[in-house]
Amino acid sequence: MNSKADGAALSDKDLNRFADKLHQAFINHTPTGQITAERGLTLDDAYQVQRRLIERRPGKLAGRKMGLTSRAKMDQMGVDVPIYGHLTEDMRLTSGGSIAHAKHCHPRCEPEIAFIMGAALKGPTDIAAAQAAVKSVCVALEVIDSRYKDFKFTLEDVVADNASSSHFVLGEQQFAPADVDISNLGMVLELNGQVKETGSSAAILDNPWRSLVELVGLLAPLGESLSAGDVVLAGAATKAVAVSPGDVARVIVDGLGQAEFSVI
Ligand code: OOG
Ligand code: MG
Repeated sequence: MNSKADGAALSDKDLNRFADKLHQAFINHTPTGQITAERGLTLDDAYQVQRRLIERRPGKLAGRKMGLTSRAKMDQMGVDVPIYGHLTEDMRLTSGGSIAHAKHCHPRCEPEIAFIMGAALKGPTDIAAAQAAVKSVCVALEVIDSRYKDFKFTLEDVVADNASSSHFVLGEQQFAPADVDISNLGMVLELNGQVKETGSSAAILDNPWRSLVELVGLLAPLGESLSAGDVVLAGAATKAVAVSPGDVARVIVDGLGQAEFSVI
């Protein structure tokens, strides 16, 4: 992938126009048409739109998320390239907290594993260096909410839309990397006490640590890296599940505990 920061082919005006279009869809909770239906854009353009979209959001940067890192997610969305998005503080939800369905387009949730950085991390790197830079590992739930109609998009569209990011919930139990082997843990996604999806953390690029390594590799050509305190979501291990008002969603990961949120 060519991810030069200045590799965008679209004009400044168009990049801003598409960021505005996605921001309006977010503010009004009203899905919009795909950018690629209007005009072609490169992956570089798409990441440029994503950065401009984040500048329009309230809340300072909380970290990054990886997406489409498992076969289950790639098959569900029809896109088979891992991507990343930005997490901001206004997306953070305490475990047990709630989201308002009416303030979303068509929210879904997915079971994840998160890393909290203890030190800076710059790509290219390897798993050992990534583990040394992480302070703690925990379970996570991600709420995704595509700003596109019918939750349908191309690779470039979903990158521009900040990888469908909406909210993230971290488990309260935090583990030092040396104390847990997260390479193959059973993961369950429940809705109202009923099992909806089951999987393994191994579904996330064979090992969630690879997702963190991949992320900093993608950020490096842009001169970006992770800082101490940043949260990183490794990507969903299973398909995402739609949530409705009244639902309680819970993720349970073997040995790591659980996290949940409700929908009002
Ligand atoms: C894109 C975001 C994917 C994941 O964990 O795979 C993602 C989407 O499915 O809308 O967050
Ligand atoms: Mg996700």
